[in-house]
Amino acid sequence: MPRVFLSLGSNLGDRLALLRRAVELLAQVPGVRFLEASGLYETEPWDTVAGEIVDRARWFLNCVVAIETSLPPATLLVEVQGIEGVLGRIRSDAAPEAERAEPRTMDIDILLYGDRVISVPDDLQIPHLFLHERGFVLRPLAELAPDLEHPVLYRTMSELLAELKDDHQVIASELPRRWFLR
Ligand code: PH2
Ligand code: MG
Ligand code: MG
Repeated sequence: MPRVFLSLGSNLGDRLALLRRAVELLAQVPGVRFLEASGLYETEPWDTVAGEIVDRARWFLNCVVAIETSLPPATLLVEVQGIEGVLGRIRSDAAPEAERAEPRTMDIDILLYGDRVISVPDDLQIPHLFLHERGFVLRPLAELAPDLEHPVLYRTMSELLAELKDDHQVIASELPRRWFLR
């Protein structure tokens, strides 16, 4: 079964409780086996206006989760969108660009699906198009899988992290390392 990495983030509500619940729901999906989760990171929001100083109350709590799954990528996407829905994300199809920077209770993105490369514009892009540009994704991903090679860039996650130029702050959380599935 392919190993899949997901990025989870929340910047609204009880972020830790929401991330815990998201992992629980993921682990319960038929065809999904939970493997592990990274530690938690307090992260400055991306996609806000350049130079804008973002109140710490709007920061995200982010992590990366590794699963194995028998579900094909498109089915897995539907499942994670279902979990986002359960956890209260409001999807606005009308203005996807404007929506991006808005607070959300739960955002789950598929980062990597084994070594598959998938490109369905505006729908499913694997590897995630920005994973190598974002500290809030690369830090937790390199923590879980430092030697994993990016299937398009042919660099390991720890190499990509070492080369990363991202000024957004990513701070390892003081919350317990084993925060999930207790
Ligand atoms: N998700 C976004 C936009 N910006 N910034 C951080 N720090 N963390 C996120 O998870 C995040 C973001 C859209 O999915
Ligand atoms: Mg996202
Ligand atoms: Mg998303």
